[in-house]
Amino acid sequence: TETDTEEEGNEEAGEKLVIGFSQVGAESEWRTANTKSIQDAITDAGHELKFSDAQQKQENQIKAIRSFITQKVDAIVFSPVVETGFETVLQEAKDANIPVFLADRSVDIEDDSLWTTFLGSDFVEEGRKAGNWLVEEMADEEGPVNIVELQGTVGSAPAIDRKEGFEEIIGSEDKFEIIKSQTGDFTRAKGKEVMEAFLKSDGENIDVLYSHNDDMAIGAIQAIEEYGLKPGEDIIIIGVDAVRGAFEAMADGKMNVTIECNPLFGPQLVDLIEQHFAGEELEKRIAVEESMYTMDQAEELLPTREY
Ligand code: GYE
Repeated sequence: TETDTEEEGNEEAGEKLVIGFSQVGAESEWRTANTKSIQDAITDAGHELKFSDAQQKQENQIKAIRSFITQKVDAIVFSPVVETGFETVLQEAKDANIPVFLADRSVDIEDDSLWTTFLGSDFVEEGRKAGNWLVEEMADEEGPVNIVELQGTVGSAPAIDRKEGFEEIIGSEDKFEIIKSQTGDFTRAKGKEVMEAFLKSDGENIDVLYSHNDDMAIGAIQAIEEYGLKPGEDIIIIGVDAVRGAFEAMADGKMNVTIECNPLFGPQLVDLIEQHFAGEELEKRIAVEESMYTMDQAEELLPTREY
């Protein structure tokens, strides 16, 4: 009968998987878009999702992964808040024969048999793009160029790598100096608070803000305005992520550039999970494609931005 044929068709389309997803938190616009992209992709493909928000705390992620193992999920999607300290729990998943897909952030662990693949952006390259933009922007300046840096979450891959890539580039010219560098935990509120402290101690001396994400930059922009300076003019503002809020700030002339970090890789991730269960061998490292956008492009591109 027709029904039989349809059922067969469904079986051929692949098995329904139970997927546990341990997400970092809800600290930024980027994260909200990423969570939705992954959740939608999993459920749209007909799989069952078990979701856990770690609120930026490693111990919550370790608990979530243990609970996924106890519930015998088929696969675990894991976005590690920090790079280190997950060996034991990842070994437990491996012992239980549950494949782990690292999404967005990676770990700093030698034994790469503890995960199946890592799908995410190249954060060092993002830092380099930020550095290269600044070097060009300041080509005619004699210097010194005083930079303050808002770092992401301490110990997280994007904070470590975006700092490294940026320093690698600006380090080639003596006129650049990072005069202050502190974490703002990737949130607007913390970005504003730390920028207030930077302004209090260094005020008019600050030429550039390099922020590891747009949300902290947006918080900092508020602090700069309240201090009585013009963000985007008196202080050059560099962000990362390319979220809608950054395009709005750029369209208002308050932010100069944002380096894209694309969070909408849910469908690509689900493809990889399905490929794995179809018996395919996956590369250990798979990259997400991205670009960079400046103030003069903001108004035109704003309506096309999906996050
Ligand atoms: O840039 C930031 C978020 O891990 C790439 O985390 C992600 C970063 C993103 O909080 O906004």
